[in-house]
Amino acid sequence: SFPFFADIRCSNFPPGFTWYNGRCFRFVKQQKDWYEAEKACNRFGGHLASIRTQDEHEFINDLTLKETGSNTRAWVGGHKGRVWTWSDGSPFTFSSWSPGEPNNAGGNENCMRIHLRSKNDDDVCVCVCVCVCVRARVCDLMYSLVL
Ligand SMILES: [Ca+2]
Repeated sequence: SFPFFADIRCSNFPPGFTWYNGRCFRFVKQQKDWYEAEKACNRFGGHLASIRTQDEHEFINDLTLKETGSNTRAWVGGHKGRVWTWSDGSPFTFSSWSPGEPNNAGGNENCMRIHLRSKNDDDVCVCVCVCVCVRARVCDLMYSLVL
């Protein structure tokens, strides 16, 4: 394989993104509501992170824990209209909610936050917290350059 290229894939391009499983993830420490967090990710050329596999879920948890040093909550791209979707358009197959979640407490919990101490929760979208973005195209570009 290409160990040298594997080391540089997206890890430093663009700065602040970390490659995992074919995509690039970025922790954003500025606290925003879900909509502003999505806009912040858009400015990086991405979206709030979708979670496609359990491995990705654990990677995002680890990234958040590494960046914050605590069991904080962070926005990811899950958003509920008629049904749950990911803001980046990935198929929504996620089922790894915290026990008893999503509970739509108060009838207005339409956005997904990871919660490191448990799993994931639906929350009111106007809460402000850190977030994790994902950017796919950079990885696609890097793959095309590498392969
Ligand atoms: Ca909830």
